[in-house]
Amino acid sequence: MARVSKRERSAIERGLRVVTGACPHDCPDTCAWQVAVDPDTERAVDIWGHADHPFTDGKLCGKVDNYLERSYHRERLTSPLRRVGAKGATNGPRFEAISWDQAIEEIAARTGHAIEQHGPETVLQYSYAGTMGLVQGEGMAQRFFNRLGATRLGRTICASAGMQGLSYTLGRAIGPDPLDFEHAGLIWLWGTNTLSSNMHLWPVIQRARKAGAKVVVIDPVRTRTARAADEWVPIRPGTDGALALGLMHVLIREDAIDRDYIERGTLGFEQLRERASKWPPARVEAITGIPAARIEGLAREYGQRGAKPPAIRINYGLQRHRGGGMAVRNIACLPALVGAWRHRGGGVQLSSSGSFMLDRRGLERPDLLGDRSPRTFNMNRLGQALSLDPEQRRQAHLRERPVDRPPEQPGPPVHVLFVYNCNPAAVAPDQSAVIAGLAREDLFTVVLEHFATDTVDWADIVLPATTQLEHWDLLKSYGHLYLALNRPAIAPVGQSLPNSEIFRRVARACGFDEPCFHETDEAMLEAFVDSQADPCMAEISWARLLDEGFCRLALPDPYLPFAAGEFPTPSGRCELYSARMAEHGYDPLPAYTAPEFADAELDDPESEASPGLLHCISPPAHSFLNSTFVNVEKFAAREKQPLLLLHPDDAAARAITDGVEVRVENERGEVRLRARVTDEVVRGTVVASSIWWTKLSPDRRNINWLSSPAETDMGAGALFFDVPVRVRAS
Ligand SMILES: Nc1nc2c(c(=O)[nH]1)N[C@H]1C(S)=C(S)[C@@H](COP(=O)(O)OP(=O)(O)OC[C@H]3O[C@@H](n4cnc5c(=O)[nH]c(N)nc54)[C@H](O)[C@@H]3O)O[C@H]1N2
Ligand SMILES: Nc1nc2c(c(=O)[nH]1)N[C@H]1C(S)=C(S)[C@@H](COP(=O)(O)OP(=O)(O)OC[C@H]3O[C@@H](n4cnc5c(=O)[nH]c(N)nc54)[C@H](O)[C@@H]3O)O[C@H]1N2
Ligand code: SF4
Ligand SMILES: [Mo]
Repeated sequence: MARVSKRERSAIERGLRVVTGACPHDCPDTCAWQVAVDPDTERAVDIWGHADHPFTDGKLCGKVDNYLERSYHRERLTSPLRRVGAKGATNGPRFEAISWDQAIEEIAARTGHAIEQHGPETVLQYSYAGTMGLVQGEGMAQRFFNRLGATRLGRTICASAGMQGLSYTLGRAIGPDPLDFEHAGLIWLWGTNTLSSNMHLWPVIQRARKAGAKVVVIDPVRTRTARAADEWVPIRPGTDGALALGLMHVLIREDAIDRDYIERGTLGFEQLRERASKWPPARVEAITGIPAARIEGLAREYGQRGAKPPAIRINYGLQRHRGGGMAVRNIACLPALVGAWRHRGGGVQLSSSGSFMLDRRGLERPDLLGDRSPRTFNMNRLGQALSLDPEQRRQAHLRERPVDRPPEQPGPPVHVLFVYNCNPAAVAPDQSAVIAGLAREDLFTVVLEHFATDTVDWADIVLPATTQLEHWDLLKSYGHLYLALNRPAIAPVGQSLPNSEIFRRVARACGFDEPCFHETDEAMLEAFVDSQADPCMAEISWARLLDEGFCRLALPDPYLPFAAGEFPTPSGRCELYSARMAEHGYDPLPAYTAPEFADAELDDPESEASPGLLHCISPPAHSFLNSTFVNVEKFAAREKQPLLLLHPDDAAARAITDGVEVRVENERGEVRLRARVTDEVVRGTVVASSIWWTKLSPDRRNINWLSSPAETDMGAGALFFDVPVRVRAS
């Protein structure tokens, strides 16, 4: 039974009802929270982090601390809407309120009609992690789309390159228990802005520091995390794979390696030694911009044999480049070389999602597809997926490079689009193509949302969805080992409904009468939890979640997943050499894949005549969560306006001064931003703040106007941080 925290007690003493829940956002921290509700008004009046959750530790981030403000925001969508004006119209009435019955009927009729003409693949689902909950995420939605036989979606927009690189090497996305970072003697925060995007790891890091650990940040930007760390190692974007090879070179050359662990726990060391010998620090310096002596220093610190191991936290920033999968793979080899996995806190952490061995088949019901196998579109190629040109649609198919499959049939044009938990008009690459697709008058678009986002502007029917205060859900984490239950604290605001209920109604209106379309959210969750057979869920029952709110996976504590040198790879070892990669057409050894930017720079015909290309990245903003919170005044005020950070030398070469408006352009077009000149970014790199709503940006465009729909080396991921641009004062 959970204890009663001070804050909870005080709320109860004030006559409030306290409800335990969990943050739904796409964030590794997956906080447990408590909400105080006034029983007289049934309004939520306070929210705070759960004191007993070891990772949340009683605190929410600055965004979600204001979650009530978002849920009760005056612009919250409260009624179903039907389009009356032109798609994307910027003035005049655009929508009229309609009843739920009208909305559902119209959706079922339009969907049915389109399927009669073009078959079920004419329906496209488009969603990501607006909520990470299992039921309001894909639970009921997948039942519907599977039953329908709709086009599937490759959900590649965030993490697929790194996850693939990691799994080739370690087998699954498993790392040390993040709470054990406390026991590390050296912490590298590599391509991660911890204080913004994983802030609950910071107190753990501070505990390690108090006990003597050193904290180093490897990042092209001197982020707030880099400022708070002991050292900042500026690196050129997209070159981390080369840095890892250089570190291996020095570790092996200086024999700062753990031969016993390598012998027992790795595969292919001799081939790796040969490969790494080709990567002396001078070569790595030329690529990364990090002086050779510093690379040697980093390797020596990493290889130092002390009582405490080195820990590496990487995040997804460094894999949004062409060589992103390989970069993650290379870094994932490092802990095995020095035997860091032997010790509590040692190893590398990208995501803990592979520790959650959850079977979602009962929840999402892939069996409803029967023997149908609909095409899968890559979500990063939405613009092409929505094209009427068959060749464009062919390119939109999910293709994992470099495996060459014969070109697939393009399949029918998309005539019905369901968007939920996602804001593609702002977040997807190749924005002009996305908008051109959404603007098609013969496309029927349904958007489930909390607010009138950029995507809503293009909808035919808008359906108001509940927020996490108003529905049930269950959350796994990708940054720690706890599962958390979310109970509704208040009734739905306005006429909003949970995504699950919306899909349930649409399914029934389409004539699907299977019992699974009648199951309640609670029943779905209970059946899901109680049917899990993996040992990680031992003793975690629905009853226990109801009682305690959150549970640690049934993993050993302390958790040292690879201490014995056993990995869930085909060979059972950490694969320095991967036969699977060779089979899939990759270099089986750690290699360096240069960013697209490097090629663009080499090919640049103008570089002699004018200041050359700059490498544009657009990492998460501190006060937004992707494009969520951008419309809430408090957060927009904190982020000020869409900015472009550039180095003083790059600014001077272009006669750009701080505060002026600049044009950022490439072959896809141009975006206007406000310049901020700062030496906190490496020379040659510019940083665009993300992810502003386009309608709150100059020219109604954000930085994704310039990002490419091309794929990363692995996992068909997005190249958000691999964008060559030209910048000039406007
Ligand atoms: N406040 C806030 N938190 C968030 C999000 C948000 O938008 N705002 N987004 C959430 C989401 S969806 C995700 S996926 C996660 C993680 O999302 P990530 O994109 O991994 O976010 P960060 O942890 O900020 O890491 C990005 C860092 O990597 C750096 N970087 C960019 N390119 C390179 C490179 O080539 N090499 C190296 N070494 N560094 C590079 C950037 O400068 C930045 O500091 O964060 C989640 N948390
Ligand atoms: N330039 C650039 N682009 C990027 C990135 C970047 O770093 N730079 N990051 C990329 C990454 S890592 C990611 S993960 C994607 C994220 O892209 P998205 O997944 O689109 O994330 P958000 O922008 O937060 O939009 C989520 C939307 O879901 C809605 N939502 C939340 N909960 C619910 C619910 O319960 N029901 C319904 N119906 N709606 C809900 C929110 O209101 C919000 O509008 O963006 C990618 N795009
Ligand atoms: S966004 Fe992340 S840090 Fe903030 S409350 Fe949610 S899970 Fe916690
Ligand atoms: Mo993400």
